[in-house]
Amino acid sequence: MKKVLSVLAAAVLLAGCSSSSDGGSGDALKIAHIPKLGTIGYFQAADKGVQRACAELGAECAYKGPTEITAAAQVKEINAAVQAGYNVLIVAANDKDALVPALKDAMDKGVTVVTYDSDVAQDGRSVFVNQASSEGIGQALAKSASDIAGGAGDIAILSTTPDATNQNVWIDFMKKELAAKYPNVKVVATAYGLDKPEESTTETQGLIQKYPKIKAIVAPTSVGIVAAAKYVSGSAAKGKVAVTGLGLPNDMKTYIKDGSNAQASLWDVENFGYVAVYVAKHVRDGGAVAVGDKVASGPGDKGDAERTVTAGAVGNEIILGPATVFTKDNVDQFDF
Ligand code: RAM
Repeated sequence: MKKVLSVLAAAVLLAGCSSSSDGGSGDALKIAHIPKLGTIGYFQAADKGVQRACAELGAECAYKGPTEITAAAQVKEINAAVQAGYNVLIVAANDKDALVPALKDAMDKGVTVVTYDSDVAQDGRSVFVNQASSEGIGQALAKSASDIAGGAGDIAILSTTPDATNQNVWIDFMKKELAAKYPNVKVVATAYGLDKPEESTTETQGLIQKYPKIKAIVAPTSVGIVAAAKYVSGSAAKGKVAVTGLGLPNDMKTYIKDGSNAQASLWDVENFGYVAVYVAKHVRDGGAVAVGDKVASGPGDKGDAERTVTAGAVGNEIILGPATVFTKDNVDQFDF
């Protein structure tokens, strides 16, 4: 009897262990995190959260960063990950449509696909984990641009790649908001720095040379904003051209404080990666992700314990939470 009990206890223990790392289909979670480009600090910060969630879940997780910021490079990573037996893909997309055939193939093979940060068309994934409301980000960019331009004048945009889903959605919302609320602020150009420091610096220099009257550069990219702020801070444009957009506090501290008139905001990137893993697990476990459904997060979530699926610009999405605006007064409180 004693032996039967201990065998039973062992079985219960084992079941408990495996349920912590199981996907709904009974196989252990094996997650490939595929960012836009491996070398971007923002995605490396997000991967810390991915790893934290994976450690909690006992899941195997790998960072599969492409070496080029293209859809083609991501398709290679997607196919290789499926081939290598990853059963969950968490993807920040370089293109809304170009990844969809590869992602559909993956889903046909039983792989769970969740996008985060930058979406693909709805039929290429189960759900998108969005950093904040896309409309809200666009509106905040417009307000910040108008504020630093003094309410009127020419401004330019420094984006990443021309096909990035997230930047394109934000820029559209920003332009709508400018037209509606700040009609005296005019976007005269949009340049693309490809989320690479050198290209972003060259594009900033080009914008200032070509449009010497611009009062502000809006860079909704963590790489572009720091390149633009650094360039402006070391050039004759300092004090004349202001920089705003989305950036990591550690990157932007200097320029927020040095009189360059730089502004930046961002969400908790580490927690973003953490949440993406729990959303993927929810889907893998068979959880519903239609508009209105609730998705529980993990015990280590630094934001909400549960989020509700909403209708986003591209399709069904789950929002991480609000962004923080970094100022001279609060930027030192953040370390990422
Ligand atoms: C870059 C990427 C990413 C974006 C951030 C703000 O790191 O383009 O997609 O969300 O900037």
